[in-house]
Amino acid sequence: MPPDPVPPGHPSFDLFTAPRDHVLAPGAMVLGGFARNDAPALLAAIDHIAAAAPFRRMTTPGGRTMSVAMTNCGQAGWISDRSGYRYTPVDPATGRPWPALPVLFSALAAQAAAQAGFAGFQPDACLINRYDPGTRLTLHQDRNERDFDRPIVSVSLGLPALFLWGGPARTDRVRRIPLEHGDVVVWGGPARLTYHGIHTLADGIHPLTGRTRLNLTFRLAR
Ligand code: MD3
Ligand code: FE
Repeated sequence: MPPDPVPPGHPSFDLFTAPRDHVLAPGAMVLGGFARNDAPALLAAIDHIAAAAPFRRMTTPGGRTMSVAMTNCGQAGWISDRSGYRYTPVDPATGRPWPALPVLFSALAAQAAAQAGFAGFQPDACLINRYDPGTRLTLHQDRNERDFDRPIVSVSLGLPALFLWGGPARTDRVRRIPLEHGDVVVWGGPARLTYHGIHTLADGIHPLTGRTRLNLTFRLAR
C-alpha cells in the first residue's frame, strides 16, 4: 500500500526536529518547518514556473541592479524598473501573463495564514526570490499591495539565512532571526509594515537546492 499522502502544510516533526512555532511580535508568527514535507514539490513547481518566467535581476528606480534574482506566479507579479515598484498582470520579460499559482502554493499559504490567525487568506500573487551566496535584500517595507490588512506568508527553502527584522521606522533597531529550509512566517496586523531584509547569504550546499536559497512570498496584491 502506498503511504498516506501528506496534506499541504502538514508540519513534519519528530524527537529531533520539534516544532519551532513562535510569535515574533504581535501579528508575526514563525511556523518552524511547516513547509518541509512539501519542499520537493514546491521546488519542482518553482522549476516549472522559472521555465516559463525566467529568474531575472531587476533594476531599482534609482538605477541599481538588485542582487537577488526574482520571478512571479499568480494573477499579479511584483516588478521593479526605472519607473518604480508595482504589480503587473504580464511579465515584462516575456510579454505573457505570469504562470498560474499552483494549487499547492495557494493551499499552503491559506493553511499557514489560518494557523497564524488569518482565516480566509487567498493570495493572488507569489514573488519568488532566488539568493546565491553573497546576495542580500536591503531593509525595506512591502507596501505595493492594496490592502495592508491582509498578511504576507513567506516560505524559506534551501540554504539558511539571517532575516533582518526592524520596526515601523527604518532607523529602528534590527533583530536577526535565522530562517531555515521549510520555515514559514506569517506577517500581518501590526507587523505588516515593519522594515525587513535578508543578510548577505553565506555560502553552503543544501541537499535539495545546492548553493541557493529560495523564498516564496504570498500576497494579496489587488
Ligand atoms: C515582514 N523577502 O520578498 S520573507 C520580499 O526572504 C522579502 O526573500 C524576504 O522581504 C526573503 O519582500 C523576506 C519575509 C517577509 C516578507 C514580507 C514581509 C517579512 C515581512 C512583510 C512585512 C513584514
Ligand atoms: Fe519584503
